[in-house]
Amino acid sequence: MTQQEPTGIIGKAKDAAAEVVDEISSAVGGAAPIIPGTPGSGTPTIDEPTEPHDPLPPKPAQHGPVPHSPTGAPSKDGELAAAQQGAYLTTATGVPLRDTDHSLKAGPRGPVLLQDHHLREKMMHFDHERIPERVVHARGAAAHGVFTSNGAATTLTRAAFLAEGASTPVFTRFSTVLGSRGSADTVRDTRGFAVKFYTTEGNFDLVGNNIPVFFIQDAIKFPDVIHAGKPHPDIEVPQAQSAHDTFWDFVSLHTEGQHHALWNMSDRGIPRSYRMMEGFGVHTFRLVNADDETTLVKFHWKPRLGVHSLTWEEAQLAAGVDPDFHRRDLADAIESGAHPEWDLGVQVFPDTPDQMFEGIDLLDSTKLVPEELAPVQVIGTMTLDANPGNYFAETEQVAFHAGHFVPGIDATDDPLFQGRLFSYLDTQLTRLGGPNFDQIPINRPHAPVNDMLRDGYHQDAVHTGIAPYRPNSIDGGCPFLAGEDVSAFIDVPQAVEASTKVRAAPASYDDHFSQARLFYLSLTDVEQAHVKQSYAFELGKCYEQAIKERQLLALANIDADLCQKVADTLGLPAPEPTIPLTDEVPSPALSQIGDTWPVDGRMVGIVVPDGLDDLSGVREVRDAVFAASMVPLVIASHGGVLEDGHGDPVTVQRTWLTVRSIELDAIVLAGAPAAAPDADPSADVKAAAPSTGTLEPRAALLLSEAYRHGKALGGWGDSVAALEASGLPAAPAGVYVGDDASDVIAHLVTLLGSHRVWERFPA
Ligand code: HDE
Repeated sequence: MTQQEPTGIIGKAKDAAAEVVDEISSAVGGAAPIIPGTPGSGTPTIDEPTEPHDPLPPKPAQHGPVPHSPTGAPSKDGELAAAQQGAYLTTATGVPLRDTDHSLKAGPRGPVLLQDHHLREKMMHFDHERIPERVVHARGAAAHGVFTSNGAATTLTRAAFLAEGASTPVFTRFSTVLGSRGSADTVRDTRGFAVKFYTTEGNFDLVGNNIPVFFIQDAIKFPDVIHAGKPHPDIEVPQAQSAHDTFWDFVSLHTEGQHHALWNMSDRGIPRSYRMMEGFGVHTFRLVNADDETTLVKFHWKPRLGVHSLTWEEAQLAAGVDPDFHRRDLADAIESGAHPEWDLGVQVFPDTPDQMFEGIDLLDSTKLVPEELAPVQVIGTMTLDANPGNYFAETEQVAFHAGHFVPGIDATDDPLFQGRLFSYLDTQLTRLGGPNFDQIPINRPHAPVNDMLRDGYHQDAVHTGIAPYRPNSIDGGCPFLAGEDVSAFIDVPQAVEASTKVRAAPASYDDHFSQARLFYLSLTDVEQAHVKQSYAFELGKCYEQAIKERQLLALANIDADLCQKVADTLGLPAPEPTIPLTDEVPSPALSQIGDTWPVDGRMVGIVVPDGLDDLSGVREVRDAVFAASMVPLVIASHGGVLEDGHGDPVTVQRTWLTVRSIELDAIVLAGAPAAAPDADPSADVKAAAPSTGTLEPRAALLLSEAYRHGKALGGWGDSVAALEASGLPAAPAGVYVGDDASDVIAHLVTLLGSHRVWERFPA
């Protein structure tokens, strides 16, 4: 059976969408600016539709899990099978319904009858729509994609998905750690970076973070660090942040957390975008090749767009103005065709009995190995190219497990990792309601499953055979154990030193400060300034003086200047270090600044004053922004379209009421907008921004914020007047006023390549 071409309204909707794209394409010479954000795949009519039709297909940039049976067989059902069926409303058992607005009553004024199955079913289901959120990493966003291997790892591992040219579907979920499911995206926190590879040898999950080290060295302390970071248990505040007493109480007492805490206090704690984060497997893994030779590796994801962050002010503004900032950014980029890409790389270490490299304990997850000592070797590339079709079914129900390995990849004895091997299976039992979560469509392998696991809640498979046990003769001995001819998962035989059963850690785990110092000294002045500011903020939010003083003691063991600046802001004396400060060779690879990167998916605001009689420059900038793989957002005093009678109408995406600087990476002015009729501070507090002259006050706010945040600014026409009236200094860095649109946009693209205009930040 082949998948049928959609017919009826679905087919029509697809045709109509294609027509619209063609129309726009021809209007802009073949390159239609795709402004992401369309809510559905069809365009709604003003009147409520009355003609029955089949459900609409997903949007072009969306798809669901690739259809597979509960036991991994490619499903013959097309993508439409995953969606709703037919034109008419039905019960859960497919019985068509004629009314869903009135309960069954004894007369129009009631009472309601218990007999009403539709009412009871609708309510019963609604009452149980929520499942427990993840105890950590509850807030997240995900996308589908593909991983393509370049074959560089074939000497290290027999994993089939790392063979040259192998292409593997993936589902990747990014997350914050501490916040609840509805918390803001841009809080200061570590980010999860979990990738599920649906390989031909079963699923491999690389469940990492955007920070290469962790707070603790042993999994047994995970509940402690998370209890300390989560809101206080009495009144459940603060949400999704570490700026409170319990967190700093824990890490100042438990100083092995200082290295990770410092990363959180750096710009890494507030990424600009999920697309602009590195990912790290954190632990050391053991790879096994076809000759049974082993190597130790650390996994790294390197974003093609570079590693970039928000400023702290941007992060705070976004948490209020757009709490979905990162979620939206990822979905919008994919929808606009700017598919994010990461190279997967490994740092490779010999598998020596001591499992150390250059004096660094590879089993201690509070330590990283500088790239200058062990370069990251690229072994493949991941491209995320489709958004989920349903958040709950996919992003919420996806179940990652750090122990989902395939042949050729195995665990090491890192005690942090060993505890994870238990936790990720266990947590799904409550979260996903039973042991069959691997059968949920997003979790289904794309490899055949022939297990002897049976029954349980939510069993989707209809198992045949009568002997789910081994050995058996009654089912012909099936399933058989994999022979030599099949690449099976074999636990790598590993010598274990004769030892004593103890609750203890090796002496090398006692060094809690040298790598925190290494990281701090590897940052540029601007980045160090941000770190000082973050500590001052976070400790400033603590109530207990003793906790602030104890954390200052830890900072004294990292860097004297850092400790002094934070102490000054807190109004406390800077303590002396309690251990000798180590000599560290900075690792430039740990800094985020100093290179140039592609600008794909960046948002460029185009400010258009009212009454502009020639919009050709605006059209030119809009199309040039789109041609540079960025997203143009036209900002004007009112919604709808702008017309000058010469060319195609220019659609407005933001008004002064809806725009805020945080969603823009650069701003272009087609002139100086005068105050709009609704520039009333009592109706829109943004209009209270001080500006001089007749400039729209919200334009002044937009420009002054963007300037403060180091964003590229430009314009033509009388935009100089707008920039001056916004309080920008004379001859400001990274502001380009040119003769015409194309001149300006070329300069802005160059400026954006460095992410920010760093000269504007005091060092
Ligand atoms: Fe996790 N972690 N973790 N973690 N973790 C979970 O599993 C846990 C750790 C990470 O998008 C939970 O399915 C323990 C390190 C990510 O669905 C849970 C320890 C790293 C995600 C769990 C750690 C991570 C989780 C909660 C201490 C980076 C989100 C829900 C040993 C290498 C995955 C779930 C997603 C989620 C346990 C430490 C990354 C409770 C016990 C280190 C990205 O099982």
